[in-house]
Parts: sequence; structure tokens; C-alpha cells
Amino acid sequence: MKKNVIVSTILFLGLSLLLSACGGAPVVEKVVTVEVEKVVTQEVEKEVNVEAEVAEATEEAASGEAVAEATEETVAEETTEETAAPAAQTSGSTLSIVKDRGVLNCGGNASVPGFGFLDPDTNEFAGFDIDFCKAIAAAVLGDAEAIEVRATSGTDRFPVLQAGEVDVLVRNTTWTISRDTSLGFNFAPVNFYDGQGMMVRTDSGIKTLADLEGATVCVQQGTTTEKNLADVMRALDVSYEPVVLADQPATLAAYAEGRCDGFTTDKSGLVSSRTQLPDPEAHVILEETMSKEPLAPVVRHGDDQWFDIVKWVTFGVIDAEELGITSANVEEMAATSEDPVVRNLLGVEGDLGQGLGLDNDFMVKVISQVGNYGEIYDRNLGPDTVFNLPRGQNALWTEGGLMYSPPFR
Ligand SMILES: N[C@@H](CCC(=O)N[C@@H](CS)C(=O)NCC(=O)O)C(=O)O
Repeated sequence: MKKNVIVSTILFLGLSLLLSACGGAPVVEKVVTVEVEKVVTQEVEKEVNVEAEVAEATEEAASGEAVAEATEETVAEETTEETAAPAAQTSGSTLSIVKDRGVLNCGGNASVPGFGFLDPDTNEFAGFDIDFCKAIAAAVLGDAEAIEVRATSGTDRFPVLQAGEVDVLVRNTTWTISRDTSLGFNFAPVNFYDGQGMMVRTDSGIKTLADLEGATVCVQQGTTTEKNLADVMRALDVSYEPVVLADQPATLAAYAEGRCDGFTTDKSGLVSSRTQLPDPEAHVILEETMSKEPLAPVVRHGDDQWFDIVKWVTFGVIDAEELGITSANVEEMAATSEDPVVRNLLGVEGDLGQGLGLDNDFMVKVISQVGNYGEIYDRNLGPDTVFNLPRGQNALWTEGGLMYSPPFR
């Protein structure tokens, strides 16, 4: 399908607006940036007069109506998800851009404790996904702290990556074919295998999804969650009313206020969100898993070297766990190990780093500063954290899980 993309940016009263329209199809998507970090996507079932849309969207942005609509809207049939414009091909090497800048720009999450969270006390981002930003920064810049995290929502994460405002997106983002192709992205290996779940009040008597007949369900806009919910409930022949909200805080608040009987998102997100409720014990996550949600770091199409770097840093921390290399022993292993597999990973032998445009000991920098996959997992989600999330599918393949790295050879 031929696509024409028209992008208009208007500064109005300090608010910015971005509108993309794809011709050749009756359905176009309108992207309205109403605040720096909030984007609302609406499907419009008519051909769009771009100028009129810009004017209308500008008015909406100025009046704040777009946000109000997104946070309050109840959508019966349609779901919203991705923004339409495919990513521009990166001109020049992302690696040189990052090195010249001296900082990795990482698209992250500010609202999901354990995965990506902006700690209001320290004003620092922390979490499992943020540690992958740090791992990439350690590999490329030798400094895990050389990151600038840009908080993104379900809807603005893709435009932000497409526009080159971040070098990589590590934000509980599900690998799907449309994101991988039409949106113009490449997905690094899965760093967390997840699935969609449903949280309800413990005293509601709801034990299964089928018990949600006639119920209201809070769900976040711009996510796979929104579409899965519709598909799963249709398949179960359960009628329900979705309450679609703009971001995690709004979705959780609506559920907490009792506006919804259920709250659905990735199970990881539910485990995290549950800890933010005043009485976590009063809420239960149903056993059923509604979908596959393989979460992975994302880069733009068009820069294979950068894709390889993000890919092999992700594999590298998994391989390090399998080989028993930790932040505590990595220097010693590099100095003393005679195992050729260890020596290759740590760059003591060979020139695997050079093949990526990095130093051969790039994984020593990653492991010493951020740790292996198991350390990253335990630090953020393990038994010593409030989440105490069992490894499950995220265990190493040698332990019955799905975490598996191809050889560093
Ligand atoms: N994995 C799904 C859902 C990801 C998602 O956006 N989850 C929500 C609910 S936990 C979230 O992270 N919200 C954070 C925010 O809006 O600030 C996807 O890629 O679409």
C-alpha cells in the first residue's frame, strides 16, 4: 500500500503538535502532541483535510480537550494502537552520534516501578528496563550512568523513536510484526517474556475472565493490551465495557477509584501497579494469561550496526549469567579464566567487540557496571524486592526458561 506521510509541526502557546496522515486508505491516524510527553492517537474514519485537522488539533491542544478525551473516553468497538508513520532511516551511524554526544538517549517508562520508574525522591530513573539502557551505555560509552532517559507513554513511544529523539526504546514494549515492519523498527532479543493479565478486587468474587460479564475494564490506550482485550473477550463471548485511558497513572487511578471492575495490562505491569495501590492485598491478578507479550528493546530500521550492538548487549548479559560471570567476579574471570567461551565473551581473546565497532572488552564494562541478566532481574524484581517475581519463562534455558543467547564466537 502506498503511503504518503504529511507531518506538520506547529508551536502554539508553548504546545507542540504533530500530525501524520496516511493516504490511500479510508482510515487515517491523527497524532496530536498536547504536552511534550503526551500523545493522543485517534482513528478518524474519513479522508482528512490536513490543514483543517491541524487547526482543529491545535485548538484541542490549546484547550486541553484532547487529554481530557483520552483520559475519560470509553471506547466500545474500536481500539487505538500504533502511530502510522514508519521510522525515517537513520542517516549516519547512531554509534558515532551517541559517542559524539557522550550520552545515550533512551526511551523509557516513568510509571512502572520495577521496570521503568522515575523516583520522585531522587528524580532518578530506575528499573529492569532502565538497566538495559545502562548496559548499552556501558558497552558504547564505558559509563553506565551516561544515559538520558526520556519518559514515554504507550502512544508517544513510537513517534519519539521514529523522530530520532531517542537512540533506543527500552520500555516494556511488545514485539509484534506490525511494529517490526510497518512502523519501521527492529527488535532486539526479548529481555522479558510476559503475557497480559487481569487484576480485580479480591472481594469482587471474580475468579475468571468469564466472570467479567457486564463488567467495566480499565485499559491503556496505544498498547497491545487494548486490542487483546477486545479479541479475548469476543472469543469468550463475554460482553464488557472498556474504559480507555491515556497512561498508566490515569488507568490505575480510574481502577483505584472504582470506575472499573478490572484493570488489564501485561502481568508485569499488574504486579508493579498492584504495589502502587493503597491496599495491594485487596486486589488479585487472575490466573489466566490473555496473550503473549514478548518485551524487547527497540531501534529504528536503517542502522544494522546499532541494531547489532543493542542485540548483542542483550544477549551478552544472558550469556554472562549462563557462564556464571557476575559483576563481582568479571575482572577475575577475565584475568584468569581459561575457558575459550568466557574469554571470547569478555574480549580476552578474539575481536568480537571490534565487529560491533566497540572495544573488545565491551561486555566486561557491561557486566562490571550493571551485572548479568540474573543480577539485573534480582536487583529490580527478585526476592529482595517488593515484587518478588518468580523468573518463570525468564529463567535461563538451562533452568527450564526461555532465556538463551546464541554463541559469542
Ligand atoms: N507491552 C504492551 C503494553 C505496554 C504499556 O504501555 N503498558 C502500560 C501499562 S503498565 C505502561 O507501561 N504504561 C506506562 C505509562 O503510561 O506511563 C505494549 O507494548 O503495548
